[in-house]
Amino acid sequence: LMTWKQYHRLDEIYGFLNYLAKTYPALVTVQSIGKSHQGNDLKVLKISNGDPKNKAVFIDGGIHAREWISPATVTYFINQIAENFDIESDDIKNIDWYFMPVVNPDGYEFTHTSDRLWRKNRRTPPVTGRVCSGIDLNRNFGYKWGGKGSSNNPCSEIYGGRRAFSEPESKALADFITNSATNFSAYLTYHSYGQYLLYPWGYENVVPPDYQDLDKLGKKIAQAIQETGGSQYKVGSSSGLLYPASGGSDDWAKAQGIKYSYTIELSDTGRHGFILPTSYIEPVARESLAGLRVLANQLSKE
Ligand code: 0X9
Ligand code: ZN
Repeated sequence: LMTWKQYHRLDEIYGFLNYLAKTYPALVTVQSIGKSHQGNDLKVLKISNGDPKNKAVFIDGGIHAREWISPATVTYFINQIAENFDIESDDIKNIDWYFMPVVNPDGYEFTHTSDRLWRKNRRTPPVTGRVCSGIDLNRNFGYKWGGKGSSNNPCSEIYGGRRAFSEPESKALADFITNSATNFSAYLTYHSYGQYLLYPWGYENVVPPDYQDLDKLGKKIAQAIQETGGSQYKVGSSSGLLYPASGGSDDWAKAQGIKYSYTIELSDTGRHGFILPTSYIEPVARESLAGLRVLANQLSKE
């Protein structure tokens, strides 16, 4: 049974997605957009009232295996919007929501069974005798792939792979966004930790022409988060606020023309880091949902 008092295994998360699709067939649909390296489904859940005037938003989590608060937060959004759709605001109702809560299912399971701090996917080395597994999916996307802040060493935590989109997980996500007839207005990717709202570019310390729009909305989102749960988020460009890192999903989405592309680094600021206690799940997810409502409100005005 799904709760937000614990972190869940992949089969529980996928069971929850399937349950919602079965319970609300007119509102919720689940599809597998591909398979991971180890053969796990890559599932996307859509929530839509079917209005053709709707804007579309893509939200993912779990690109990095050890960042457990991310799938927990994305599934919280799914639960709130699906279970309470009738009483939701028009801003929320007038969006086609696409959620991919676990982009890296193999890595996520590996953090439950073997190595709690695993980050990358579980790609096995190409040559027997080579020791290091895994590619950093957030260095494997095809915009400025292989540049600053990524490594060509397979043993590095930021190994980008041998080429852009070499990995089934990043490829499936990108193909889904590219090949769907939907024009997405926003792309949000949830990570941890640090409490940052980051916009492009990540590959280098430069900003896109419309960065002031992203900065302004980011600050409004951060304000709503703070007013709701008290957490303070810093807002700025990825490369400026954090460090340059190329091949990220956010840069790729922005380069596809998706205006509001953000990486959200959830709580905390480092006391617990990736090993965030379960008592944080509900407060973090709740304040994050307040931020998401600000985005929905912005899209309703565009
Ligand atoms: O380094 C990353 O991939 C992200 N931080 S994390 O601690 N979750 O690993 C930040 C990514 C920011 N976006 C880009 N650099 N494109
Ligand atoms: Zn991350």
